[in-house]
Amino acid sequence: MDVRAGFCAIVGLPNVGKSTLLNRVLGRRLVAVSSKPQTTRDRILGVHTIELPGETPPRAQIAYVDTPGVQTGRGPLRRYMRDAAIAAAEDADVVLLLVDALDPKSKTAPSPDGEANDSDMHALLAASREHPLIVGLNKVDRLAKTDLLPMIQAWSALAPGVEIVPISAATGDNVDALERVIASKLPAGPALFPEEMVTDRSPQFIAQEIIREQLYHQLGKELPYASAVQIETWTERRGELVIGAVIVVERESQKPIVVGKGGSRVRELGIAARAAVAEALGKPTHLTLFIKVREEWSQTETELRKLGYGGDPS
Ligand SMILES: Nc1nc2c(ncn2[C@@H]2O[C@H](COP(=O)(O)OP(=O)(O)OP(=O)(O)O)[C@@H](O)[C@H]2O)c(=O)[nH]1
Ligand SMILES: [Mg+2]
Repeated sequence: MDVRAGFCAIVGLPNVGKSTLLNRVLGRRLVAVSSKPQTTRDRILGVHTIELPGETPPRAQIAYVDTPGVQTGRGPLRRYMRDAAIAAAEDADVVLLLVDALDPKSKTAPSPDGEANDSDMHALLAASREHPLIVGLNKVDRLAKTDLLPMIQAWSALAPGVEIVPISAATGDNVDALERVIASKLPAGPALFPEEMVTDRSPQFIAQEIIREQLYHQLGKELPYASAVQIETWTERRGELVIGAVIVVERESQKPIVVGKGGSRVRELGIAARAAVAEALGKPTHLTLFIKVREEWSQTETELRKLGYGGDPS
């Protein structure tokens, strides 16, 4: 049977809640979330099917694409992340521009004719000009009610016909309404993915994301920007997953930060990550973490590719 089906790119500045929203609609932890900007480094697909009672067709399959927060910056890793976001907006059927309603800068929408300091936002808007644009005003759980209406009016001026939907990805408030708005913009046709498919990412990738998320949580501001996680070994023994993962940092001096006093940090990290991986993949898990130094990995394309960030981000 036909459904409404298509791609919805979730784009926006770093830290606005894009990955939190994807995890919320999928009802599971697929991607890393943290209070540190630029947590997401790659495009990630998450497929969600919703019912549309009384409509024809009565279901929609929304293929969400979570993207890295767009920010100007130098170096191959930042450039790669920026290109991944802009390409996702170009390819999508619908673009969801997520905005942090708590950020004072969100009180006004970027002006359509462009300002130099907003160059990435404008690159995104240009990329999404071909597709319906929805603005999600996120984090309204912590926004004063009186601030919301002026913000909705300000963002309505962004483009003709743009829909503004206030949500809270953290509490789930109004997220179902947002999904219906997204669905209404998708073309009717055959489903794009098999019914049971949630993501195109492997269990290895999901484990890697969860370990990286724990790394962000445990280290907070002390975390070196260019740290990465790589799965080195992956076996299944009598129903238990046995994983060996490496935390990659760029300099010898960063190693003690991750290890902590007498190894306390990496131990805590291992315990939390093991539990989260076991929960996400639904299997008992044994996790061993190693720390490695790979000089200036984020500066060289070959090292980036080794860590899974190179090549075509599709
Ligand atoms: N209060 C509140 N906080 C939220 C909400 N959604 C996300 N957050 C918080 O905002 C921070 C950033 O969330 P992420 O989902 O990692 O943001 P992102 O846009 O994916 O960030 P990047 O991947 O770095 O671009 C986290 O601390 C979240 O807990 C929300 O609806 N309300
Ligand atoms: Mg993210």
